[in-house]
Amino acid sequence: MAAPATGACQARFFSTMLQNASAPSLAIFCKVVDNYGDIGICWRLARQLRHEHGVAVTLWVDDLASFRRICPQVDPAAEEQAVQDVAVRHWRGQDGSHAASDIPDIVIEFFGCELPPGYVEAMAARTPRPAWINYEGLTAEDWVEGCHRLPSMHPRLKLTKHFFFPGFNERTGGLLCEAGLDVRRRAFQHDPAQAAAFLARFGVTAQEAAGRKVSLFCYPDAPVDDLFRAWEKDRQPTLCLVPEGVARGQVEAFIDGAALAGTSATRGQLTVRVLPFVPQEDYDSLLWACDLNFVRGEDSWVRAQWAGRPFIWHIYLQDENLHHKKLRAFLKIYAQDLPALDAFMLGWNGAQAIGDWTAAWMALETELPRIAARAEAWREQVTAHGDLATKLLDFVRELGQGQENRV
Ligand code: TRH
Repeated sequence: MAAPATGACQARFFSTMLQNASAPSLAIFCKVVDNYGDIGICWRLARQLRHEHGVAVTLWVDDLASFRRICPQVDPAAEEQAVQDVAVRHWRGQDGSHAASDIPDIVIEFFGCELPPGYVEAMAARTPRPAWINYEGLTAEDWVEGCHRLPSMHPRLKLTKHFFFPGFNERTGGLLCEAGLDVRRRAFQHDPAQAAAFLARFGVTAQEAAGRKVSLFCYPDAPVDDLFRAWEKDRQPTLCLVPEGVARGQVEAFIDGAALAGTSATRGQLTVRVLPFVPQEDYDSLLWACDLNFVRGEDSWVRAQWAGRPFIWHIYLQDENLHHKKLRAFLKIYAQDLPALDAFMLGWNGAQAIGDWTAAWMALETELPRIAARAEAWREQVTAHGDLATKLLDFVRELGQGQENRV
């Protein structure tokens, strides 16, 4: 994008860019620390900014193989490629220099992943300078509200980075939620044929689909064996759908064989069926099709909230049990009047002992209708504050206006 000269004129250019016709350009830098959540969130954000807001997005990712797992169109060998109209570039490390003309209007650093020094130099050399956003992790803790949108000056260069925190209320950046998502979700859930057709793709029989359906996505330390035993002895049948690679040890012990996609086994009232790891768009359908979802990390946790169905969250492990603090902060705002859910989630995450998993499951099962009502009400409550992509662009627009006021 061509940039005008200097001073007030630059700032005016920056603020009008977002208000008017010309779509801004934006880069997201994503370092895959672990698993699929880092790229899962960045990819979701990239697509929404491109498709709903017309932003020209470049997504820099250091691990294309992980990206391919959630988006099979990705070529893991390509240095540059266009995927669903998003420019994807293989981020090969911190070395190298960049030209100011390569820098877009907005630069997003995901989870403080540290931009290449040469890129930051080019950002400082660009006229006007880009908006620099540090996209932070989701937590329900109160301190986030005080840190959301805070600036941090570069120690040497004339650049300011701003912190942007996702969150559950209007004092935060909100959550990623695509336009029209809930209309699609409702249409799917109101038409049992859609769920049946979706599940049939993975070999789920009509008889299996008639009982309770549960999706299971968790970290290896979840007490899956205990839960399987409780479901085996339950009064009603449960179909547990597990993506390949998840809870591998426990699933293989249950199936008594390799946990490959397509395999299944039944013991007592429980059938465990292994699914392929589906593309990200299909994962929503899986959550919508199930009566109860076990999710983990950040992105699947948020998607479970949009599914309007009861969910159990397995939080990403952090040092010094920091994750238990985060879990409790969420339960405080989500499960205050739902004691069985509160106890079950604490137990699932090892934050509280559960002596008898069958009793814990039975208590949860009894509470499920109230949890389902909560899930729907929560979705309404959180989405009323607006979606993250819109809030992010609004914030960048405000930054542009602030810049204009200062010159
Ligand atoms: O995979 P996760 O555990 O990811 C992360 C990372 O570990 C990250 O480092 C950490 O910061 C974060 O958790 C908190 O869980 P998450 O966040 O739920 O991401 C999973 C992604 O994979 C999500 O976008 C949904 C997607 N997915 C599919 O596309 N297909 C599937 O079959 C499944 C099960 C998930």
